[in-house]
Amino acid sequence: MPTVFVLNGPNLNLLGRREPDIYGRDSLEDIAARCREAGRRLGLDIAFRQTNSEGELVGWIQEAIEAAAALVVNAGAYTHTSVAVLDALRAFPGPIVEVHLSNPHRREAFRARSYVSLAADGVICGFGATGYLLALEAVAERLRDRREETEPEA
Ligand code: CA2
Repeated sequence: MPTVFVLNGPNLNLLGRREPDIYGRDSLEDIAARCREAGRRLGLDIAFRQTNSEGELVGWIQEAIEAAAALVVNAGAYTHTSVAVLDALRAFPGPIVEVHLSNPHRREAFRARSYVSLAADGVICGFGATGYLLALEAVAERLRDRREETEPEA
């Protein structure tokens, strides 16, 4: 079963407690549970993690090069600032889906720029926790397509 790292950046541990009008009422643990359930349905092994540290996020992306088939990333505010996260993502050979709970394009101008987008295959934003499930659907399809390309026909 392919492993998918679902990586979450700074302050996303606060979800459900503050700013529900922007980020919804689900806690990060609720979202993790929904991702694991989707993983069971889609045949994906989900490793769901959150960190407030840029270095740890970069380390997990590097770890994924050996340990994961695909990445789903909500880099939080590092989305808009981190060349280090971008460089690490560029070293990852599999599919990358960028997720945001809110729609950054409707918010402050500085949120419209995303370094993560420069490495991502696709972006899902504005659909709250559902965005993570849509990202996993997209990843499952990409991985199926790749398997069909490389496996010899029966
Ligand atoms: O919409 C998203 O998912 C974001 O990645 C969330 C980041 C923000 O910096 C990005 O522009 C868009 C912020 C996550 C902070 O989450 C909080 C949740 C509750 C209370 C305070 C912060």
